[in-house]
Amino acid sequence: MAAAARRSRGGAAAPGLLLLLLLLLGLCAGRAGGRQLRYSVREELPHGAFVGNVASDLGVDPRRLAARGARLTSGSDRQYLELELDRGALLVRERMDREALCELSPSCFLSLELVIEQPIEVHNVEVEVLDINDNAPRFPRQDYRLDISESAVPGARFHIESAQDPDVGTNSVQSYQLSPSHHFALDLKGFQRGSKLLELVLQQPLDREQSALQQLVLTAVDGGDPPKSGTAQISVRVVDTNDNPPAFDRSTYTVSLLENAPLGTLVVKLNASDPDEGSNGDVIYSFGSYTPQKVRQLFSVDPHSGEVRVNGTLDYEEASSYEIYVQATDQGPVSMAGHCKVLVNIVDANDNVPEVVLTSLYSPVPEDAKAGNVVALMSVTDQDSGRNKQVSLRIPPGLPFALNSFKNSYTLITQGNLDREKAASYNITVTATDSGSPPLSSQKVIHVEISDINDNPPHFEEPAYSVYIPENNPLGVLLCTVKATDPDVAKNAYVSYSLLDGDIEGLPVTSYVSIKSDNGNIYAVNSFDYETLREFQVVVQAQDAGIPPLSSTVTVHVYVTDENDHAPQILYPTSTNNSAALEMIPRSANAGYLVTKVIAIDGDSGQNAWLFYHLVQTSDSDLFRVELHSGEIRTTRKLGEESTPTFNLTVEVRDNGEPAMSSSVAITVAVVEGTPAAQASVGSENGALLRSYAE
Ligand SMILES: *[C@@H]1O[C@H](CO)[C@@H](O)[C@H](O)[C@H]1NC(C)=O
Ligand SMILES: *[C@@H]1O[C@H](CO)[C@@H](O)[C@H](O)[C@H]1NC(C)=O
Ligand SMILES: *[C@@H]1O[C@H](CO)[C@@H](O)[C@H](O)[C@H]1NC(C)=O
Ligand SMILES: *[C@@H]1O[C@H](CO)[C@@H](O)[C@H](O)[C@H]1NC(C)=O
Ligand SMILES: CC(=O)N[C@H]1CO[C@H](CO)[C@@H](O)[C@@H]1O
Repeated sequence: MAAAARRSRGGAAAPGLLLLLLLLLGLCAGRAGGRQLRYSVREELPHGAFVGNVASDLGVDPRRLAARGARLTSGSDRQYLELELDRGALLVRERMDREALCELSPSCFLSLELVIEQPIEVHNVEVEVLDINDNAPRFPRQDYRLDISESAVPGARFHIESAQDPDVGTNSVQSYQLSPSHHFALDLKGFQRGSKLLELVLQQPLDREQSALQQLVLTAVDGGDPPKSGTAQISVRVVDTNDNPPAFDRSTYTVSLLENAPLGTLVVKLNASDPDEGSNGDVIYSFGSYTPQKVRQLFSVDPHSGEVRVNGTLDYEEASSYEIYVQATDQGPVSMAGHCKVLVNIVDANDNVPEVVLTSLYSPVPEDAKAGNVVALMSVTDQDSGRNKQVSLRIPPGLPFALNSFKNSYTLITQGNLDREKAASYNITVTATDSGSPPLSSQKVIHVEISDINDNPPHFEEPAYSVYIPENNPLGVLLCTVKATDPDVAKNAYVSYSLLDGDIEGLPVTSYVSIKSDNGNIYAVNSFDYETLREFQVVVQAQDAGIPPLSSTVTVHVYVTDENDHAPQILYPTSTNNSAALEMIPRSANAGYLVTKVIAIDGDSGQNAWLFYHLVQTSDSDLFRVELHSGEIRTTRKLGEESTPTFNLTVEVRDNGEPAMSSSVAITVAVVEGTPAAQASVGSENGALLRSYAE
């Protein structure tokens, strides 16, 4: 084993000086019997490993070593080496760790003294502990974390601590390797200059949105054989910068919406994504500046959910589509915005009722109008579109009208006969119904007047009139009123009355009655006498004022009724010059003797001619009585011898009229002394008279 001093690479001045001193001492001691022994041994050898043969190097008989009390001494407590006395060999006693013994110094020596007695000799033994690559490089920390903004530019440098390897020389860290990375490279120039820091250099820009975390593995390799290595994990967290605008899935969204969509109906849920982080990626939705004010009132955009909802009343008839510009803005310090357009097509709902517009109305319609006569022109409008705009019209059945249509125009025409007297006007309900689902309809009432045509003659209320007029009527008395009505109107219904010409008993009608033309009052022109004219007829005509006029007639029967206008006329007995009529009666006349018979007639008829006879005055109150109906005057008893020669009677004849009329006759009855023959002659005379009046 050649003992050779090695120069320490670290170049510690003090140990070198010490070594030189020891050498000088050794040489001196050698001269005085001490020798300098040098060995080298690899660290980490086990107990018993051979280091060198001291005996042979000193030229000492190993068998005597024990006897001479040879021993090793060292300054330290720990004995790493021992002397095997049998062979005189220096052996490893305890395993040595160079790095523990000498830490980082490049060379490591153990200094011992070998003491041999008889004679005493002291030899310096210097054992160099040789490094083996028993340590792997180690980074101070296993994991490193780097926060790098994604806006960092290529060339930016980031420091990493270098790895430590307690071994020395080539066994220490010789190189570094970085796991493959597009973005980072390792700059070892500093390391090669002896710096403890390594530098990561950014090669390409980072994009957090592509990869927010980059895992790098840094490996330190020593120069041992075999080499050892140590690794550190480098987590590169890419710190977001607001470098992405929010982006909508599409630039235009097309949505169909029913026009009567209720408030709050979701139109579309927009979704703008922003890959940035945190507030850089928080998206707020709002109307874009191109959005018209009207649209802003009708729709709402939820700033957070991006929901576009209906917030007003949509009317297809007002606008069939809307363009809503929506922007999405992120909340980065310098915010970015994305835009999209929502095209809302409004789908027509059947929300407008059809409307009937009356363009012309030809009213009134004459009642004699022929079928097909145009009464009204109408048009129909419906603000909806498509089927919702298809409208049909109808009128109720059973009317003398019909509808004709041409496109959107309708004519109302007559159909069948009109009769103003049955229906003077019509309220025709026109119903317009569209074809929507459900259909909507509206109604319009067309008021049609029917104008009059003189198609009705006046009509008398009675088929015939009978008038009963008492005779002796005053002139101009109202006999009766005839009335005719005319269902037409105005002049066509203006009725005037007149008498038709004719003769009554050879005289014109007008000398009997007159009529007031405007009210049908019929007056007597004459005073009628029942006894000369008991009845007659006149014909009254009623005529309207139409052109041409129509008329009708009625017969008025006039019956003259009897009045008690004649007093009874006494034909027998007659009294002249207020002197009483004279009648004879024989003194021998028995009771019941017919004195005379009063004969009277009456010019009236009927009851007015019924006559009643009364004895109203008599000088002998109970000798005579008058038969009520026949007028016969008879005695009630036999005359006495002592009776007066004459009797004064007054007989009244009264008719049955109301009031009754009467006449009276005074009769003087003279009593004669004679035979009943005279009585017989009187009786026959009376009988002749009675006969002549009965005829
Ligand atoms: C938006 O779209 C993205 C992908 O396009 C999806 O991951 C996300 O869940 C959507 N957000 C909403 C609120 O719908
Ligand atoms: C919705 O409309 C109402 C009334 O027009 C208005 O007060 C409200 O602000 C609107 N909402 C939005 C979100 O625009
Ligand atoms: C038509 O309507 C008017 C107004 O409502 C009414 O006065 C009239 O009597 C009606 N006519 C008919 C024939 O129903
Ligand atoms: C009736 O009386 C008048 C005078 O008063 C007289 O002149 C006349 O002759 C009388 N007649 C008879 C029939 O007596
Ligand atoms: C009985 C009686 O009174 N007789 C009288 C009837 O009337 C005449 C004439 O007036 C008288 O002279 C009688 O005396």
